Amino acid sequence: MADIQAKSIDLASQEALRKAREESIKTSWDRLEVQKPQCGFGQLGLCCTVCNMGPCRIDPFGEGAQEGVCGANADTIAARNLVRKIAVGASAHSDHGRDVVHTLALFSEGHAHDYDILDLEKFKSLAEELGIDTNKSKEEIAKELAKRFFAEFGKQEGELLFLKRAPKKRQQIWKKLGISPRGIDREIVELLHTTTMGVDNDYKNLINTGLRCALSDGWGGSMIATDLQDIILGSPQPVRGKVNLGVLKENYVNIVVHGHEPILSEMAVKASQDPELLRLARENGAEGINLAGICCTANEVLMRHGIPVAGNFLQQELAIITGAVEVMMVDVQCIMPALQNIASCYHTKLVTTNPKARFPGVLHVEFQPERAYQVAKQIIRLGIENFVNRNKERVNIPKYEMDLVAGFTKEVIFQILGGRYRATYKPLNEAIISGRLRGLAGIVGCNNPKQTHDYFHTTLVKELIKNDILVLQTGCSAIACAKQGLLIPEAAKEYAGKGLQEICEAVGIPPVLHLGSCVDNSRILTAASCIIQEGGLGEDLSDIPAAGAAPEWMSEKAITIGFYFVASGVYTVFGASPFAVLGSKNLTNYLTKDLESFVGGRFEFCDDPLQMATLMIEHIDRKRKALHLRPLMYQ
Ligand code: BF8
Repeated sequence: MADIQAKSIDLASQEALRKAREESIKTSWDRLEVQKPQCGFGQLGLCCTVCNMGPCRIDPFGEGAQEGVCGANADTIAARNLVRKIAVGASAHSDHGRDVVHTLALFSEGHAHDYDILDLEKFKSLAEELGIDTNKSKEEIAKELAKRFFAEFGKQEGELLFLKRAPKKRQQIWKKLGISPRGIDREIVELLHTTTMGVDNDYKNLINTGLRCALSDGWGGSMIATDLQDIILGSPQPVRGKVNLGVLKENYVNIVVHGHEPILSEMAVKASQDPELLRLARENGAEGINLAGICCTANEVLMRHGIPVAGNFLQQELAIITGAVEVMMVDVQCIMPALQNIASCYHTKLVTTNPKARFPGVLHVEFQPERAYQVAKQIIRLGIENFVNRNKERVNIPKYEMDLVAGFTKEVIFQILGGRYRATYKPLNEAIISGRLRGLAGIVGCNNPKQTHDYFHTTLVKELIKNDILVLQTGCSAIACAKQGLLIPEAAKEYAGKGLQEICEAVGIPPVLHLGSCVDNSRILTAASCIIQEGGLGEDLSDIPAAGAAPEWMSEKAITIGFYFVASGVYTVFGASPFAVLGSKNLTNYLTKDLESFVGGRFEFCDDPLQMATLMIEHIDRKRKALHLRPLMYQ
C-alpha cells in the first residue's frame, strides 16, 4: 500500500483509494499510469496543432526539425500554446461572472424572485464607486449596475472599470505597456486571433497580449463575479466549518454540490433545509439531508454558510466511492468526465444543471435563475428518493474530518484588524513594517495526480507560516491546508513563527486565511491595493513584500490567474511541470527573468515545495530591503 501513500498525504483519500482498489474502480491516479510516459513534445510545449498542415513538432535536442511546416519555431509554438490557455482560463472565469450579472439583471426586472440584495452596504458602495445615483430603488440601482457590467464584456475601447482599484502607479505601468484591458470579450477574442496560423510570430508580443487578457479576468470577469456574488448572496464573514470526506453522514441523504457557480448551490443550501424535503427524507428512512461541497462551489457555500467541504479536486471521484452519495449535482468547470462511469458503479445519481456542461446519458435538470429554488428542490428530491437504493454494505466513509475557519474577504480583513468602527489595514501594514510579520503569500490552485495530493500545498504553507508569512488562500489549495488543520486559530501556536503567532493570538485568526473560490483571487488583488493605499509599503503592488504560488496546478484557469498575478507585479511560483514552455529557452527566460524589469512580477518554476518556500522568502526579503523596512523581530 506504499504506492497509495505516495498518491496522497490525506488519510481520508488514502482510505477511499484502498476501497477503490478493492472494488476495482479506476480513478485519475490509475488513468495517469496508463497515460505514462506522457508526450515529451507536449510537456515542453513543442507540439503544434494550430493548423492542418500539422501536427508539427520541434526536436528539443536540436537535431531534427526546428520549425513547423509554416516555419513557426519553438518560441512561437510554445508561446501560442501557452497564451491560448490564458484565453480559455479567462473565458471560464469571466463567463461565470457574466452569469452572475445576468442574475442581477433578472432580479432588477423582477424575474429572479429567489434572490435579493443581501449585502446592501456593498451594493451601495459599488454603485457609488461607479457614479450611479443611489437615491433610487434597489431594483433600479441593480438595473444600472447590470447594464454597466454587461458593457464590460463587450466594451471595445477605454479601460475596464475596476482597473481604477489598482494603485495609480500600477495603472500607469499597464498604460505604458499597452496592456490595460478594454473589454473582457474583446481581450479573449483578440488573444485567440493572434494565435491563429500566420498572425503573431513574436513570442514577446504574444505574451504581452496574454498579460492583457489575463488582467481582463483578474480585474474584470473574476472581480465582477466576486463583487456581485457578495451583493446577491451576502458577503462572507468568518465562519467555522468542517472539511474532508468524513463530513458525509452515514444515516443522512448526502447531496454533494460540485463546480463553481454559487448562484445554484446557494439555492441547494436553502432547499436542504426545506421542512417539506426534510420530512420526505425522514419518510424515506434517513435522519435528514446533509449537503456538502467539492471544489470551488464548496468554498462558496462554506464561506457564506459554513456548509461542510467534502474535498478538493482529486476527491471528487473519492466522494462517490464512499458509496454514501445520493446525488452529485454539478455545474461548470473542474468536473471530471470520469464521474459518469464512477457514479454508474454505485447508486449515486450524477445530475448536470448547466446547458454548457452536459454528459451523454446523464440526467440533466436545467438550472434557471427564474426558477432557482424550484430546480434546487427538484434535484434534492431526487437524492431523497435515491436514498433507498443505497447499498449499505458498500458504504465506507473515511472517519476523517477537520475543523476550519473561513470567510475572510478584503472587507473582513479591514474589520478584524482595525475593528468595525475604525476599519483599517494599518495594523497589518505596521506588522510588516515593524518586522513582526515578514510578508504575505497567496497560495492558490488545484491538485494534480502527477504530484502527491495536498503534499505541495501543505508543505509550502507550513514553511511560509513558520517564517512569519501570513498566507492567503483560495480554491483547492485552501481545502488542502484546511484538511491538515492549518485553517484554525490554534494552528498558529503549532506551526507559525513567533511574530505571526502574536498577530493571530491578538486578533483570533488562523495563520492561513481562506478567501474563497478561484474567482475570489480577485479579493487578493483588492486587499493588496488596500495595503498600498494604507501607506508605508511602497507605491505599487510590486513593492509589497509578497509572493504567490500555485504548487499543484492543473487547470488553464490557474495559468490565467498566474498571469494576472504577474501582470499585477507579483512574483509567482508554479509547480507541476510548468506551463509546457521549457522547450523554448527564449520564452522561458522571458517569463522567468525579463518580465520583471517592466511588469514588476515574474514567474518561477519549481517542483520542490521547500525550495519554493525558499524562493518566495528570498523574494519577500528583497522587497523588505528595497523598502528599507526594519529587521525581522524574531527570525
Ligand atoms: O477554480 S483550484 S481544481 S476547483 S481550477 Fe478547479 Fe483548480 Fe480546484 Fe476551482 Ni480553481
